[in-house]
Amino acid sequence: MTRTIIINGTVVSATGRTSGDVLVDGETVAAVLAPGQAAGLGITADDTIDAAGKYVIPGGVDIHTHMELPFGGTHASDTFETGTTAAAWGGVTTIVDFAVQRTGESVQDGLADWHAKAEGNCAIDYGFHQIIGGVDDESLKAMTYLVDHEGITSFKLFMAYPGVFYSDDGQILRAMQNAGESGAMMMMHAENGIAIDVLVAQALARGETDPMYHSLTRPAELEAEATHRSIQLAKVAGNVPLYVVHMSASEALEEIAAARHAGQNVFAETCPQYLYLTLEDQLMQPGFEGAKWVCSTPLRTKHEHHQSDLWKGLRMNELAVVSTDHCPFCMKDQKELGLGNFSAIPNGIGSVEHRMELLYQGVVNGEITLERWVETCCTTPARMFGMYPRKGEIVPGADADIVVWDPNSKTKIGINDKHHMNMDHSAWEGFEIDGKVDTVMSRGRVIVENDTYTGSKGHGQYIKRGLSQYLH
Ligand code: DUC
Ligand code: ZN
Ligand code: ZN
Repeated sequence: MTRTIIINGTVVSATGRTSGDVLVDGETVAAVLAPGQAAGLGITADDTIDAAGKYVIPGGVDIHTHMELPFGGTHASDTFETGTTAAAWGGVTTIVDFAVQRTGESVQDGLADWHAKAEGNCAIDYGFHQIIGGVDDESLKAMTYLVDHEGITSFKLFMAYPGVFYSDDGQILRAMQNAGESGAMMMMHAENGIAIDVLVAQALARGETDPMYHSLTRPAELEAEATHRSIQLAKVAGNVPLYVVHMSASEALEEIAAARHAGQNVFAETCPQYLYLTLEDQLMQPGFEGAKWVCSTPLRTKHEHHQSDLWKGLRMNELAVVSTDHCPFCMKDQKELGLGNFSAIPNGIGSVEHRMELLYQGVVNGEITLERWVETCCTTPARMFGMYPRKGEIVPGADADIVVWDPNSKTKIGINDKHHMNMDHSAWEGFEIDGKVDTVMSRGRVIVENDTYTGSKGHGQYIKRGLSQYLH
């Protein structure tokens, strides 16, 4: 077994930073030592990584990805191989992807499909949440089985996409009651899809077909309304833990803050696109360009204060996690399906490679601290979804998932710059980050160094997750 020591760096956790040397033995962290202590103790290593002037942080944990998701008549363009390799390039060492039960299909079949897509293909470790596309007696029973036997302890329901993934309020309540019994976390896509479909049909009837109408037909009020409704349903179900995904709007965030203030086990995440991109600057680009940024929830107007509220929410822990909702589609043959009809554009943005970079820019810009960066991108996602302390912190016994981060280098993002996702464009074209992924280690193996990928598909293992470790 290889022993590696990472010396001279600043080790950063969710709660502080310290000068220290990290000793890795095989696949796990053996010790975090005071500088020079290893020599004093006569500890030797096979390999040494010099992290002078750099931060040593836990590997990123992105708990919201959609590799190969079937959507809108096509599939998300990253496979588990391409998507997890791009994640590695971005300092991410664990993803949690969404296995899909499509309406009319059994949960177990949907899960088996996901295992078949991922097994032997991943560059980094991975777990699954389960999307429940049809709440009934059988799928409820399957939910309990997955918690008890499969290491799947979180379930996503959709209040949007009628006829595809949609659950009505009665189905949501039943699934929440079931989760209450097994201890699982309910995850919610909170948008009022029934009302949205009416607005979409009316817009199309008026000849409003451009990508920007995607956002205009999904108003913030309908995100806030669904967020409120899901919170009330979780309360009625017995204060069942609820995690609202991809929050984009101030009004929805207010609902989360109020519920948390009232002591409910309600949590939320946002994603980089909602912190940096807008209706006017991206979705309203001329012609069909805006299709690159069609995702749900949608990008919001810059003339309100959604972005500053989301950053504040991150500081206040109203937003506990930043994930990506990585769901990439190429323009050619995929986004193009919606030429002349915005509602046929596959929904999604690819970001799994860039979350650590984009959120580090928030540190540089003074929006969040270095520790909060680590907390929202590494530690809390691991705790929220039952993977801590194996993932999310550099402590003895944890998996040696470690990123050496160089604050003095820069990263230029773009299709001809840093871009490893399987897409023909970048939603982040032209972004320049004041910092850079230097070295990435996954379970003790260096998988990125010197601007070179040294990992391999099949290195990544399936993580059976426990129950959330983040409840009040
Ligand atoms: N939102 C997206 O943007 N893509 C996939 C599914 C979703 O909810
Ligand atoms: Zn969603
Ligand atoms: Zn999603």
